[in-house]
Amino acid sequence: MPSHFPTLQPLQAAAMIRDGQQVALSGFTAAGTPTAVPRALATHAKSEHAAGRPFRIRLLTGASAGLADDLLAEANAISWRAPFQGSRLLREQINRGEVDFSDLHLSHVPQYVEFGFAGTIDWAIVQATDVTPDGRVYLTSGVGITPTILKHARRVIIELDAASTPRLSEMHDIAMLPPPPDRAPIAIMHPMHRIGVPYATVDPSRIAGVVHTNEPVFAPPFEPPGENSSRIAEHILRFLTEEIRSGRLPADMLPVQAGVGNVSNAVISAIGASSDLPDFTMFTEVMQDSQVELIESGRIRGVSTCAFNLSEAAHSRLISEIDFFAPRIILRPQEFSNNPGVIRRLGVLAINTVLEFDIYGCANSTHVGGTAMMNGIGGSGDFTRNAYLPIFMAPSTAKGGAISAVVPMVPHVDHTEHSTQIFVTEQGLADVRGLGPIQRAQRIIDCCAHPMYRDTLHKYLRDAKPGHQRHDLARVFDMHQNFTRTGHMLGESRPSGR
Ligand code: 0RQ
Repeated sequence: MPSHFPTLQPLQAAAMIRDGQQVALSGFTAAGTPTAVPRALATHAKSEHAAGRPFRIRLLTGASAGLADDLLAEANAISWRAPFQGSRLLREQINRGEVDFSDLHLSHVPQYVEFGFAGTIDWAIVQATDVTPDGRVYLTSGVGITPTILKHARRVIIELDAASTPRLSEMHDIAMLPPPPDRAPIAIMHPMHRIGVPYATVDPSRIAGVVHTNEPVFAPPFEPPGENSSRIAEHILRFLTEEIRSGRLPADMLPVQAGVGNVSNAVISAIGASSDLPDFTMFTEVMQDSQVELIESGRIRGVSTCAFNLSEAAHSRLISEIDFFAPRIILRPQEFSNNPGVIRRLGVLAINTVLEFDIYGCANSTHVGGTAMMNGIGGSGDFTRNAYLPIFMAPSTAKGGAISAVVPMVPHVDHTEHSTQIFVTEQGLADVRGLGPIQRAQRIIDCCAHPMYRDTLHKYLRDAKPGHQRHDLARVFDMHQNFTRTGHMLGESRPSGR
């Protein structure tokens, strides 16, 4: 497509970026993230390193950045990263202390940029389907922080992606918040309310050029639900059905948010398949395959999201029937898709996955063993803290049973006991609303812990120092230390054969 702005080859664009500069990318997960310039930037970094020159950038995005994180990490080109990542290699660099990582609530990131909390944005690299001479930028399948970086970056490179249909703009609802204290209430009274326009804007004089790409990006196909996911989904279904029956949830339910991954996909499929639950809406941050099917069948009435995370098959389905899907999907910036005030107003049911939770209800989403960063808190804090009903799920064990998801105390806290209410594993569901700490602990152990770990957890609770919460600070991390020492949280008393 001819453009008003100079056309750049990816390597020309990459060569404009200097060592030490801060680069912000459009997108949210792989969706909407530029491809060619980050790839060229990795190549450029490698050739700078080969010539004996330093080259590392600060990298800021909406959430994770798909292939861009992998390629730039592989080129040792990242010095600082925020706010979320999902790359194995980058994770290793973060955990070796080679890359600084700032783990942020995703709804906070636009404000961080707006007020310079993270410093100057030297470059924004933005994937779009079109940019007009007066600076309207039509985005692709992930919005993230794009409107904000387009406003604040000193220079902008636009990747015009021919693989993304311009009709995606029919789903975009782009807005920005004015600075505090003059923020009016956000007029999203229903997940499908629109408050903005279908494009972001940029001062055209800051566009350094456009790069043409044609690179479809899809999520890997989702796996059919495993036994654990199916059982977790069954417990959640039973719980929601009972909540409606008892009047604690409205008969037409409340908007649902679900995290990313196979378990979340399975849970949404199961809610959709249940004849006991009504048709529903979603107010979420990432839309997955199950939601495409359920919009099509009429079970989901509409989805407000920040991005897609769709397999090729689901994506093709959506695009081939875009007349049907476009009015039923809204793609928003993360300041709105994850907005705490709107989540609280709408009464969202937040369903997310954690690594582990403790007997009193604190949850760890991010730090394996308390020290090693996994991905980041993502949107789980935005949603959990403000949800009508926050639901956390996890398989009751990891690593073939050697790790229990239920522990006496989590070694890193992302969500405190004040924010959490419902925990689910394949073993069962613990509803801890209205319970004091000791009852909470008993319920979490009995309903969620794997039977192999229940005696150990009950014994800890019995033997711990009495108080409002019972704890034994000398022994509270015995299970984690057993794992480090012996490879199993039960240590020498592990069941034989494990
Ligand atoms: O490792 O594959 O090497 O065996 O952690 O665990 O069970 O496959 O679960 O992929 O759903 O990820 C919390 C990380 C779960 C994710 C987390 C090991 C386990 C496996 C992955 P292996 P599973 P998932 C929306 C909301 C925070 C952000 C969020 C996450 C690997 O859901 O990042 O919620 N959440 N965002 O074996 C040591 C434990 C473990 C453990 C599991 N207790 N100790 N290792 N594992 N439990 C999305 C966005 O915000 C964009």
